[in-house]
Amino acid sequence: MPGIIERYRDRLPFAPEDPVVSLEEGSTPLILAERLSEKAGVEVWLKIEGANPTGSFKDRGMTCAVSAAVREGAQAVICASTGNTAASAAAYAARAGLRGAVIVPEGKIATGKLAQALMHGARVVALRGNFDEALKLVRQLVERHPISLVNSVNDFRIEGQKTAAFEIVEALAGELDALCIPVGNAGNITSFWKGFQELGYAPRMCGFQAAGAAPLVHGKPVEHPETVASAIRIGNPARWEEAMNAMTSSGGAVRAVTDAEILTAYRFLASTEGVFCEPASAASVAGLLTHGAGEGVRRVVCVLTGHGLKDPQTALEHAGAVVPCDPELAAIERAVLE
Ligand code: AN7
Repeated sequence: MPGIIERYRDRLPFAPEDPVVSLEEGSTPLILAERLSEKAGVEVWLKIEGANPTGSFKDRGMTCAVSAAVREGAQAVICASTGNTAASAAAYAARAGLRGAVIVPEGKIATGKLAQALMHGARVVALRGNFDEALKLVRQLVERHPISLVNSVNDFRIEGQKTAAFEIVEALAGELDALCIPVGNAGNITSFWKGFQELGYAPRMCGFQAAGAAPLVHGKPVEHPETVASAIRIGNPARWEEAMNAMTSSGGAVRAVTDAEILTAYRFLASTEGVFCEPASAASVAGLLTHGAGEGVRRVVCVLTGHGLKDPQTALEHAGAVVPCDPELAAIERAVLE
């Protein structure tokens, strides 16, 4: 499949002659989750955004943000990130031949994401502070220097990410009642809502935040956000108003899920559906299982925003142990069968 700019050019702000920086993102699987459906009491489909080239939904937005940066003649891109935006920005910058800088909260991003950003050759800056402080600083930095900001405050990110909604509508012929999605900086829920609306659909938008990082649920910023789901460890979302508008005008809601609920959903998806997502992504399923998706809902899509391999450490801490074995038949029989 071509990337999302080529696939949806008529609905995106790119002309045929514009430069396109793509890794053939998008066209991700949408799969029926039978065990989860049984447990949730509604038909549940999983949109596997971890199947994007760098392992998260950010690639849909990044192909647009970086293509636009090239069109504008930018030499460098920058972002603040809890990890996935950094990995994606670094990859697309490398592909475009641009310099990339990513500002991440020191010690608080998953190992896989750090490895990606470094491998793609970005300047990785570990800020002694959290994501919200990092975003504030990069917004000031780009006012003083000719560097393109590729966080989701950049409208091209929203344009690209709305294509996930297009794919869902196409795959289900528009037949869905609700969308469950994790909310961090609130760019993705804003994007999905825009995408659905452009096609004339209005599924109930159910946003889920980690309990220790739930500013939208509390109605005020959280100064020291904390959660095992490091991707959504965000206390003051940039797209606050738009996200709240998406949820209220669709009859949805924003709710909190605890780390324990997130980890239970995370293990359930991996062990019973064969789908390994990262902890932040499992917040969508944890939210559905804890709070439901509302009255009269028959079919739900849960967005699994990032791949489980992004965060091997959390996986190993919460999975079973390996079984040691001597190199002998009797020992291996015991190890395998007992
Ligand atoms: C796996 O990478 O904010 O509500 O800097 O990585 O659009 O922020 C990541 C966010 C959900 C929340 N799931 O999306 C970043 C960053 C995963 C994520 C979210 C993120 P937004």
